[in-house]
Amino acid sequence: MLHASVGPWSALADAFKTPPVDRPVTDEKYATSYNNFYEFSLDKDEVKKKVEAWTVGPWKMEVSGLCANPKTWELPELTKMMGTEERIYRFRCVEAWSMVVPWTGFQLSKLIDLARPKPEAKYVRMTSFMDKAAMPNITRQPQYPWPYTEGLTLAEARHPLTLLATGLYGKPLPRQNGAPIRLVVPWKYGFKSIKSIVKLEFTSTEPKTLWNELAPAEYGFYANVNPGVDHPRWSQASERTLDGSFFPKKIPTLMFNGYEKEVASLYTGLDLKKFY
Ligand SMILES: Nc1nc2c(c(=O)[nH]1)N[C@H]1C(S)=C(S)[C@@H](COP(=O)(O)O)O[C@H]1N2
Ligand SMILES: [Mo]
Repeated sequence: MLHASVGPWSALADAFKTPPVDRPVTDEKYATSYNNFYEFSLDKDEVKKKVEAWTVGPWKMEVSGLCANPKTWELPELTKMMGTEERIYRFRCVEAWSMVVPWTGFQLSKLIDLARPKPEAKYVRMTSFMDKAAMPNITRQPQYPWPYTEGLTLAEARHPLTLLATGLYGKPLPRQNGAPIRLVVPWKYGFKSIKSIVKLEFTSTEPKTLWNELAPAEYGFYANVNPGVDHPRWSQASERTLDGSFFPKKIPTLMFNGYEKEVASLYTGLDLKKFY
């Protein structure tokens, strides 16, 4: 079992074969009570309460689009087939707060290998569960292009750091964190890490995504963590750690959220001073 008081952090990450993290694991109570899950509420402190009315039933995840082996998976069958492992990742929200959390899950690359994308597949598009009765904010925000969708290039989706998570702190994923299965892309802003996924499709063109469609000047498709490119309304040079204090510790934001060595080769040729 993972515990926030275990250290040193680099050795811990090493044990899980993940790149070293340079700071302590966030206390579980903060990671599970300060959540962005807009289908439920815009208020991060309220999401945990609102999800109480949502019963996560038997889960199916459709894998379809441009692939040789489309299939709708029952979640237990899928996780059994994939196997799971623990990963400790830094996580950085576009709103300039961050945490370090231990996920349980499997590499998205494994599922992609199984689906066998066709040569013309260049992207993956993912869609969140949507239930207006259980998710009160969907009706309240009719201007949002629901359901929540996100996307990655196929190369990003195949990167070994890209995870489909089914657990957090050694337990099944809490509803507020995107039960029962969500994406985790640690070098991108948190909004790319789509929760409660019901569909994954291979596409030939860049998929539309909720945030990019709603505010393209603020939320890019790539959305790689970059301290040198500010959000139009705030600086991205530093971040507040989720530590429960009224004046949270501020730390410098790292290029690609500290995963530059691992992912920079995905972006050769891109001008990293620009907004994408
Ligand atoms: N379906 C869905 N996925 C989502 C969101 C959301 O509102 N709906 N919010 C995103 C944002 S902005 C962040 S920062 C992370 C938050 O994940 P956490 O609550 O586990 O910290 O989830 C992302 N995935
Ligand atoms: Mo976020």
